[in-house]
Amino acid sequence: MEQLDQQQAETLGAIADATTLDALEAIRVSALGKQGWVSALLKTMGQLSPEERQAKGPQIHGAREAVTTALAARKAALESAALDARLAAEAVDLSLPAPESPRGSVHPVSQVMDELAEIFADMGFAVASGPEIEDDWHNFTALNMPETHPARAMHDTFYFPDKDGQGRDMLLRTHTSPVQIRAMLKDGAPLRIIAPGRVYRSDSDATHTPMFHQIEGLVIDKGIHLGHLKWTLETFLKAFFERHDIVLRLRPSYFPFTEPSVEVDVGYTLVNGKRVVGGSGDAPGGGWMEVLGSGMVNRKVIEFGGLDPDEWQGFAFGTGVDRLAMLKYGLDDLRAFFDGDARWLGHYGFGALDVPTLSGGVGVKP
Ligand code: 2NL
Repeated sequence: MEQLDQQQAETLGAIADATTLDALEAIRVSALGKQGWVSALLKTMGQLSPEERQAKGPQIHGAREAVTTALAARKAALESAALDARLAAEAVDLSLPAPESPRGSVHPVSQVMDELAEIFADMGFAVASGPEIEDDWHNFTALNMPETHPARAMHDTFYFPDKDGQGRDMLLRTHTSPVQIRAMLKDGAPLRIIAPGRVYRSDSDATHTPMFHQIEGLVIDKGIHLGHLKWTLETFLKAFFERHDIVLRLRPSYFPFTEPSVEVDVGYTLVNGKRVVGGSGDAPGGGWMEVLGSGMVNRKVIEFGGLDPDEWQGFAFGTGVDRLAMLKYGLDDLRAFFDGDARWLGHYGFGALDVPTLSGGVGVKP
């Protein structure tokens, strides 16, 4: 039995010295495992006489008990030490500045489109959209643009090599007007819609990009006249530029899809050498700047839209979203809009949660 005392003492000593859970497991196997010395002693008990068993049994069971208890205690101690070490290593220093997380921004064109949708929604306009790949009937014919119209030339418009299922030429839409034609044919009258979106023209220089953004509006109802057009555009421009002193100048013009056609200028004045929208352009130091094209919808276009022009009249207008964004936010290089330069976007972009109608104002308040 001296041997048992010695083995028990050795095992308990090894348990106390174990510094890892793996080492502890090895000790457990060497003592309590199938081939372990405690298990070996337990197996010999069957061969002992009842007297011997009575004498040695308690000692052997006592050894198993002592080793088991010591193993459990050491395991708990090692695990708690490991947890303490992890907590110390992973501690968060709340006094440190938070790491910067990259944040995207809303492109000025998207911001302005949201502002326009907001302003026109207040006047009862819905937002309509349509395909950017169009056929030449919706893009040109239905808009009273004759076969000879220069915009139809390959030189100005991006055509696809193939025709569509109905034998029509396919192209990248050159304006958003086909959206309004589709709306008239689908929804009929009365109609109050704006159509913002990407349009394409074969044009590329400092002030023209092959892709740009347009917004058009269309109102079809009974008894619509130029007065409705003027009030709508004046109300829109005041809201968009956030000034009450916007003055409009309507100039006679020509578009195939409107008759009569009207170009709309806004007055500006020079403040510290900068153009600031507002006031009459005829005031000293002032001028007029074109912002919109518009007119009463040509009766042929109303017919192409499936409506009777003797029953329904309408007005329409169109303008460039990119240009509006440049005017309102003082951006001067159109090409930078589409470079995708993260520094430009970070500087001129808007926060995702900015309210679309800005209250910050533009330029100098009167
Ligand atoms: C401009 C001028 C304009 C329209 C667009 C239009 C659409 C239909 C019927 C009649 Cl479906 N007109 N759109 C009318 C006048 C002018 O745009 O300068 N755009 C950049």
